[in-house]
Amino acid sequence: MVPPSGFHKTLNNMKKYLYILAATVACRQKEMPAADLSQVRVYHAGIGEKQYLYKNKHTVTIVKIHSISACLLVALTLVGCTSRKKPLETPKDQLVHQLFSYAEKGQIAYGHQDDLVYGHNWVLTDWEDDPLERSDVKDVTGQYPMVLGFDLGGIELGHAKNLDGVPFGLIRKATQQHVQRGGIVTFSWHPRNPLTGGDAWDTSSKEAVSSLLEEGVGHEEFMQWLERAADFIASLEVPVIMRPWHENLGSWFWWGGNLCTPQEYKSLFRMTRDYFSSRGLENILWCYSPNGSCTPEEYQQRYPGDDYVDIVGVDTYEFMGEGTLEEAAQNYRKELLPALDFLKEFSSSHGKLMCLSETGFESIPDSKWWTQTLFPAIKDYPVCYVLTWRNAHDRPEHFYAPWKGFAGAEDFKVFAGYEQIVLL
Ligand code: BMA
Repeated sequence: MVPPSGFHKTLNNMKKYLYILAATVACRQKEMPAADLSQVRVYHAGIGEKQYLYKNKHTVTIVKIHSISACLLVALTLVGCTSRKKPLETPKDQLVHQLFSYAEKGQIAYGHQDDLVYGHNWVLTDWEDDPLERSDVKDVTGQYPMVLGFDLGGIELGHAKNLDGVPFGLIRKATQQHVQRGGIVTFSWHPRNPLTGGDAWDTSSKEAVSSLLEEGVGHEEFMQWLERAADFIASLEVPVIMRPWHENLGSWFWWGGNLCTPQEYKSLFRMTRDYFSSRGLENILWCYSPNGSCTPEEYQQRYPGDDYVDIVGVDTYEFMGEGTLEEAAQNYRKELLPALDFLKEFSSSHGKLMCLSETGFESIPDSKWWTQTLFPAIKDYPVCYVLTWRNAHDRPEHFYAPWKGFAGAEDFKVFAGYEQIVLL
């Protein structure tokens, strides 16, 4: 990373000081005891506003302030004004609070894709009246994963089921149920290729992204895709994490590194968030999650900007190549650790949360993977959550979490039992 110049550093420090001062005033307005200023974390909450994680011995509270309010509050302090207006805590604030408090306490929430709707060798069919109590993770540990992932692929065409055959009605029901239980839900999206009509993995054209930007031939149709996705997210009526346009530094999706320019990629991400905001959908945290096999320069080159991203993450998998298990683990660490080092620095200097947005080792061939590879790799980083990919019901080898009867389940039980790992 290029270090900030002296001038920018001073400017940044002044800005941070201004916001911390404003946060302190806001804390006073909430009649909270004096904050340890070194513990106040500045968090960019969205366009023109920031949030502060206010922490003292007993409480962690979020204080949200708009840029203009920050200046006003400082001015008001200077003239000794003591207004008593209290900021509101929205459901999104509560979600930020929940995630930040994991990071602050050194905890990591565990997540699993599609967990409540199918698993290894089972799938929900009559789901309308089902209590949604089955889960491979729960079958093994007695607890649900804290984070539940779903995919929106197919929503763009108005399909009733997503690309893996899960009805969107069921996704809605499971999302609401999970949030009601105290869990967190995150959405990825593998939409079709808007130019060719192929799937998300159709990389036959380098024009797909440019075609859907403003002025592009497919712009109007793509806005309909966004509309359908936004309609669905709005219908959930709970705060969620949106993680679109992921793994964008590889070239296996039509929005990948060799398929569009950095500017086109950023426009796509910003257009997506701007559209959701224009629909009044503010109860969303946005996650930027490239594949971990990238340099810090590449990561930043396509970063949509602090106003567009709330959580930074990476997707990194372990693969069983031709070599031994130990070599596979070494390769995994070689990709993951530098990425986490970078994310730790980047998330802290940009006031963002960090996560391991996707990971896993297909079929879990290493019986100590959870305690000997995954946990040691992530335990010293402020990773607020880690999500392992799905357990397909119709592909026996395609699973990333243990299931009842799986020989390697014991090690996962130990991992899930660690104080640092949070399940629901
Ligand atoms: C991939 C695989 C596919 C699936 C896709 C989207 O990693 O699991 O089978 O369709 O994710 O969920």
